[in-house]
Amino acid sequence: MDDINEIKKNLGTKEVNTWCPGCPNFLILESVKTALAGLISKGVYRQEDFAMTTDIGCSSKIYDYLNISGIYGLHGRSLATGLGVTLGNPNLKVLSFMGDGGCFDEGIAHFMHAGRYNADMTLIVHDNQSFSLTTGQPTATSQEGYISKASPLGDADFPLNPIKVALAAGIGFIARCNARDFKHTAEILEKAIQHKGFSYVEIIQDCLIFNKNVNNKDDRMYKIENNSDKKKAEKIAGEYDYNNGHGKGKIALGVIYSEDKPALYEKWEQLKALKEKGVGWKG
Ligand SMILES: Cc1ncc(C[n+]2csc(CCOP(=O)(O)OP(=O)(O)O)c2C)c(N)n1
Ligand code: SF4
Repeated sequence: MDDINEIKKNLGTKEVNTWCPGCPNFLILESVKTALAGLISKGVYRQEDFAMTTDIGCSSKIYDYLNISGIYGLHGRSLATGLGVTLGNPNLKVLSFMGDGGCFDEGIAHFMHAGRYNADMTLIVHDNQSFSLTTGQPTATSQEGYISKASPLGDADFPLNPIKVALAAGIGFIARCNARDFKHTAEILEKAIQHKGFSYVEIIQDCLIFNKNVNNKDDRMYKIENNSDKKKAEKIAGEYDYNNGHGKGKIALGVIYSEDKPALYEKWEQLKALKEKGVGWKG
């Protein structure tokens, strides 16, 4: 097997990077490359076994900087596109990238159903609590009172708690990470990718330009051991309400919940057959 640094190098591209200097999206990219290189070097996957789908957004620019096949899709639709890819070839390990706006506003319907389908894919949400690419409008996870060009009097709505939503929606692997702790994020991503079925990893990410009031929550964060107890997961999810302006709650990082249940390819005979043969519909 190739040297891990060599594999990582091959996972990069030569595209000019247009993220703001210092944006934590650079760290998320590093974590993703580290996780994939780790799995490739251990022989768990080959580079060509991965496929990615993205939305539109600062987060989704990762499409240009990560050397795996994929589809650069519509805002809010990365999960739907990813589901299509895995239906086309269940042997591909699909990584779907989204911002919080794409996932919890435009694309929330897809998130709600993902746990039920339980397709063998990983959703990675870069949660900066704002629609950053379009200059910082409030999203479903923005804190109450967030002042932006679109909410000059402050956002009147309370934030959605995506971890609680994921638990309610029956998602079988739910984790939360801090972009700045990129080694821990890479470890969690490795686990998520190896989980059989749908896995959701939320990465808390500062935006250096918009919604700066929610940045730097590190002193409230703590790491947990992998948890498979639903009641405990609900308690952990309730500790933090995403209303950062009010400064409430410790923020747990790690695998908040995991459960083994039949993946989509185990529920559909046709997909099971493709998986056993190691091929897509075209053979
Ligand atoms: C269906 C649709 N709605 C809205 C837009 C405009 N739009 C493109 S990117 C974007 C913001 C992206 O925000 P988010 O998903 O949170 O990602 P971030 O840029 O913060 O990483 C919006 C509103 C669009 N392209 N398509
Ligand atoms: S606007 Fe924010 S999220 Fe987008 S690249 Fe700049 S710092 Fe990163």
